[in-house]
Order: sequence, then structure tokens, then C-alpha cells
Amino acid sequence: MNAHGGGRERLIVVSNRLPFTFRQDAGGRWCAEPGGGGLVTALLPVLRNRGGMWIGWTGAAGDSGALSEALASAGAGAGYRLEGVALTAEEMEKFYLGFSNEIIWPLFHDLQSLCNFDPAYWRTYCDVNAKYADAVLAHAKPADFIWVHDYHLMNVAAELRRRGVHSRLGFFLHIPFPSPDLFMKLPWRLSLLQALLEYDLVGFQTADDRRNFVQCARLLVKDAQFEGRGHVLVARLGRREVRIGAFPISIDYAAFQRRAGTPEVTEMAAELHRRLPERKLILGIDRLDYTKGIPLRLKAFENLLERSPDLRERVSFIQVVVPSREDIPEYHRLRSEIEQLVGHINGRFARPGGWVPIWYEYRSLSRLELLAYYRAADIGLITPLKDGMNLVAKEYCTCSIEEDCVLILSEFAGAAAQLYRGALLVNPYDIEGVADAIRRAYAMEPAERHARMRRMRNSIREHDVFWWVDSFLRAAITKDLRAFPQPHGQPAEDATEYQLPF
Ligand code: GDG
Repeated sequence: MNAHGGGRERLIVVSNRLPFTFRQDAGGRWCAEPGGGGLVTALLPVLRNRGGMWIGWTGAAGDSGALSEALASAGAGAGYRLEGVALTAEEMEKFYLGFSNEIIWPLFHDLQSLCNFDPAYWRTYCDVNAKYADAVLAHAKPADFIWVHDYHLMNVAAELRRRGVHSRLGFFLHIPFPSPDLFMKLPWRLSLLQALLEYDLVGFQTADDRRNFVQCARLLVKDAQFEGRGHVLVARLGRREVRIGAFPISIDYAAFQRRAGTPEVTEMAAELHRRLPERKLILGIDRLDYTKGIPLRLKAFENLLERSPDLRERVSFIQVVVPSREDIPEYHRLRSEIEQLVGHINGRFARPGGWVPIWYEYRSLSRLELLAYYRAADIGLITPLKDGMNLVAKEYCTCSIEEDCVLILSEFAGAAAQLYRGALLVNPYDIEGVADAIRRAYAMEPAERHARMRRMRNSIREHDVFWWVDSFLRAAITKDLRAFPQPHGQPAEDATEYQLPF
């Protein structure tokens, strides 16, 4: 980032939650535990080198004043400042659980029937976005670059512009952007689209998401002109220019690869194979979410066992479900459905004293366990109905350090646009098709496994999370977009070449 106007530009990151969890110890003192996500890792070097700040909700209801000491000391340790946004319990209910997770989440994942279009949710969403804008206004300087993340905060730029802020504002959507026929169902479609066009750069996971956004904007915002080709397009609205790009998010490849090869991980992975001997291990790891396609995946596994009796006792399916959004009734129902299916399939195929087809865990794994499960699995089975990217797919490939495993991946995951040459792509709704893909993965020759996995790992290594941050920030600050080649000299093919097969 260039310095201009005498002031050094800092990076201000704004997201729904801060990258720390705050807890009270036995003596009532608040302490902070760092979150370990890839986003934090990727942004850390920029935040440290340029100086910066992260603004978000602390995770505790009510006033964040009581947390100010914990925020200050966690920020000092992390190398950038943390600023908390205080949210009331009612705001959390209507803004987070309501508008974000009962409207935008299902609609943007093509599951319109699960939406609850409650007008009160929208009002609170606007109010809470205004709160985040106030927090930015209180702490940012005009030269700062403000990078807002995800669907919870699509209105922040509009609120900042309303407050006279002219700083450069970027936005990245971590989830898919729906096609016009779905987006048009949203009662607040025009306001939301106009709000997104108040950013200077809007980033999506894939070229398909970007295309959907541009199509919606062409339909709804009559005075917008779109131009350009390649990585970053431009929308002109009067004298304003909004850049619109596809930036597939990734992981810290080097760190995953290194940790996957440590003796602790290797030993734990070997132990898993000892406990489930002489069979191939199939792995699914997902947050509890109806977008992840877990019930259909279980049915596909059942279909495999039904149609391929020779594979019984030769495969075990490890399905880990990480608790998530347990306050939402839809998620309770999903958990019961998954557990009934697991019980039904195990009841149908298990053999006394021996083989149990599905090893099911409903819990969060430690980092070490997660890596060991990735390392141990012969087949990664990742079949979301729709997913912005799906980092589990990239982590799984990266941890396959012997390059001897097979990834089965939904064609509706953003990661398919990048990994389509190496993965076995499936339609997650096609139960027999997924079962056939498992069978094919089981029987795949080592040379083919190796070639496919190597291709995917090379692509992830070249387009890691540091590449992602760099390409987003470059797209935001490059003056002449014609001079914006593919960052690091990478071809655009990963983001643009792949087309869904219909
Ligand atoms: C959203 C979008 C997009 C999973 N289980 C455990 C665990 N994890 C970690 C994984 C991975 C992350 O959680 C899950 O990331 P995903 O990308 O797969 O899915 P979402 O949470 O839905 O994320 C998604 C992403 O944002 C980024 O833009 O890719 O499409 O929906 O990093 O490692 N971590 C630990 N224990 C577990 O049991 N420690």
C-alpha cells in the first residue's frame, strides 16, 4: 500500500466478530484467546507492517467497556489494535441470527424456502451496520484503507458515505452471490445492491459469483455502466468507479503442509488406521449447516454399501460435524436428521463385534486432531449443496503430503473452480452419482491419484492466502487496471476458465 497525503495508510479490517474469543476467568477478569482462522493469519503481516486495527463484535453481550483492558492487551500482543463493537442481545437476535442467518445465508446459498423475510430483521440490520460505521468513523483516518468482510456488513460503506467518509473502502463476500432469479426475491434488493456499490472494490470468491452480482446490478441499477474484462471489472456510476473482482480465498499452504508432516500428526493418523484396520477411510468434516449437504452425503454412502456389497468392511466413513449456530431451530432439526440417518445406516450394515460403517463425531476437533484426520483419510468427501469456497477441501489436499489421496468435491463449492482438474466433481443432489464417485475413488490407481493430487496441491500452493490478500489489496490500489495483470504473474484461469457443466 502506498503512503499518500503525508499520513501513512493503515489497514482497518471490519468483520462481524473480532479474531479473539473473550472469556471471564474465575476471578471475573476478562481474557482473550486468539482465533486461529486463515483470515487472521493472512492479514497479520499487513496489519503488523503497515499498522492497523480490527473492528468487530467481542462476542459478549452488552457494553464492551468492561472488556477494554482485555482488548488493549490482546491487541498489544497481536501487533495491531482491537476495537470492540457492543451489541445488545436483541441486536444479536435480529441482526445476526435473523437478517444474516435466516435471510441472507439461506438465500445466497440458493435455499430460498428456508428464508424468514421479517421486516424487523432488516431494520435492525441497518441499525447495527450503522453502529459498525460509527466505530470505523471514531477510529479511522482519511488515508486508511478500510476492508469490510462478509454478508453481515454489506451496508457499512453506505453508512460511512452518509457520514461524509471518503476513505477507500473494500468489501469481500465470503459466501456465494446468488443469480438474479433468487436475489430478486429479497424485499430489500435495491437498497442492498446500492449499498454494495458504495464500496470502491467489491470482491467475490469466484467468477460465477461476480457474474451474478453484475447481472443483478444491470437489472436493478439502471444508471450503472459496466466495462472491462479479466480479473477486475469496473462499474461507473456518474463520476464514481466501483471495481468488481473475483479473488478465491485460500489457506496458509506452507503452515498446513509443515504441520501435517510433524511426528505428532503422523503418529495420530497411524493410530486412526490401527483402530480402523485394513480399510480405506473416507472423511467428511463440516460445521453443522444445511448448506454442507450432510444428509444427502450419508444417503450416498448408504447407496454405495447397498449397491457394492464388496466394499462393505473395506471402507469406513468418518463424519465430523462441528457444532454451529445451535440457537437456530433449523440447525437443531438438521442435527437430529443426521443422527437418525447415521443410526439407521449403522444399524442396517454393522456386523457384530466388528465393522461399523460410519464413525460419527459431533464436536470440534483440536488442531492436531484435524490435521491427523486429514492425513489419515484416503478419500475426502466434500459435497456442499453450495459453498462460497470451502477451505476444508484445500486443507485436505495440502495435508495429503504423500499425494496419494482422492478428493471428491461438489461442483457447487467455490473451490471446484480451482480444483476441477484434480478432484472428482459430483452433483451433491445425485445420490447414485456420489456413490459412483466413491467407488471410483476407492479403485483409482496410485498413478492417477498422485497426478490429480499433485495438480491440486500445486494450485493451492501458488494461490495461497497471502496471494489472496495481496491480489485484493492490489486490485484496490492499482491506479490503472490495465496494468493489473494477474498478481504474482498467475494466469487468471483458476478464477475464470471453469464453467459449471450445464
Ligand atoms: C465461510 C464460507 C468460505 C472445521 N472443523 C474444525 C475446524 N474447522 C475449520 C477448517 C476451516 C474452517 O473451519 C471451515 O471453513 P470452510 O471454508 O470450509 O467453511 P465456513 O465455515 O462455512 O466458511 C466458506 C470461508 O468462509 C472462507 O471464505 O470458504 O465457503 O461458508 O478452516 O479448518 N477447525 C478446528 N476444529 C474443527 O473441528 N480447529
